[in-house]
Amino acid sequence: MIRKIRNLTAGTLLVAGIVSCQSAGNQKSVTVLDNGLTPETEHLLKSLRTIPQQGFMFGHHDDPLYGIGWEGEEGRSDVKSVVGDYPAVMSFDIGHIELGRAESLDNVPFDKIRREIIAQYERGGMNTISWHLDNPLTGGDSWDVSEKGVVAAILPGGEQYATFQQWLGKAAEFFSSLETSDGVKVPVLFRPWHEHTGSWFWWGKELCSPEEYKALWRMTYDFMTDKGINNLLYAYSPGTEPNDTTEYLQRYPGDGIVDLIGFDCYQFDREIFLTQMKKSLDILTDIGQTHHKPIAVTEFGYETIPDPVWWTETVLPLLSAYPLSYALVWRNAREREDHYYAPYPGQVSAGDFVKFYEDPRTLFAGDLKGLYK
Ligand code: BMA
Repeated sequence: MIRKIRNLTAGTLLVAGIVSCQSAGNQKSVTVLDNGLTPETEHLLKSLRTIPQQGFMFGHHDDPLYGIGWEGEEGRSDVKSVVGDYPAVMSFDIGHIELGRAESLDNVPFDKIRREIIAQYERGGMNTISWHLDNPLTGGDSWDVSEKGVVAAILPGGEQYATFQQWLGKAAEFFSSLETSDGVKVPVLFRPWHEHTGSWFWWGKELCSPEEYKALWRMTYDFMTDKGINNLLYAYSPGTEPNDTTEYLQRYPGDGIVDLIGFDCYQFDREIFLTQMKKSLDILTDIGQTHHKPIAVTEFGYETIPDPVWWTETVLPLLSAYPLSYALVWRNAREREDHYYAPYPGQVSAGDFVKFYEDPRTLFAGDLKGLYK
């Protein structure tokens, strides 16, 4: 049995005892703390709080899966090709797991994603997972906003409730399958229902009420907990639309079911980017302190990084002024021209990215010690 005491304060979590549980998806007995988390997951949460004393972790989406001019080569990463080390944080997306597909929405086999998540854990790095899942009402994708009542339709009593429970079940199976050969469940920061303060996803602002959004989050959390998923932390990640702490918290599901707060923000115009980032970072810093939550820039970037000194003259001075756990850039698409956010060898900002890497305030995989114990 998993005890649901995560609604208690952070202080309570520190004195959590150890119980033994059967976890979903296998018959092995794994050690789980009173708060329902494995010790490694609980330790990751503590590490996310203390990391800012050293600097911030650099992250990259789909880093070891593909990059510019390559795909699926073991051990390869555009970031590593430029600086000699992997990102401290790797992000992956499980879109299409809900359909029972073997490949993600970005055409990567889930078996490969699983292997890379375990490899990142084993090198001491962190993993986070987003979910660009299909629209359970229309059959379209995440970006299909043609119908407004999708969230209402998957909540209890809704016409797609049963289907959606199955979709959650597919995600739960994947989380449960993230296990090392030693039987350790790999801790993951799950970042569902992101960028919901905009209206480009079917769970976006104009498509559901704050109450419906919170109920969706609660249902997701309870589903995973009831299935015995004990290796998940949760990241809350709106866009930059909120203008103050009240707006930021309008759809916030609650301290007991959120472990980290962040936001997503991309550069198009430099001045607008700096203004939006500072506004959102100020809000996060404030709420992070009052709600005792680690903070992160859960997605950011400048598509094709055309500015050769972007990393040291825009990113570093901006981010190092805040107590951030991590900041993560989006993917280097191999199938779409000009859709990349990390440098690769020869890219115009690659030299500057080496300086960014060498700065003691940025943390890459090799800089991490003891994220999990
Ligand atoms: C978007 C783009 C898409 C991709 C999606 C999920 O921002 O990169 O091409 O399918 O993320 O990874």
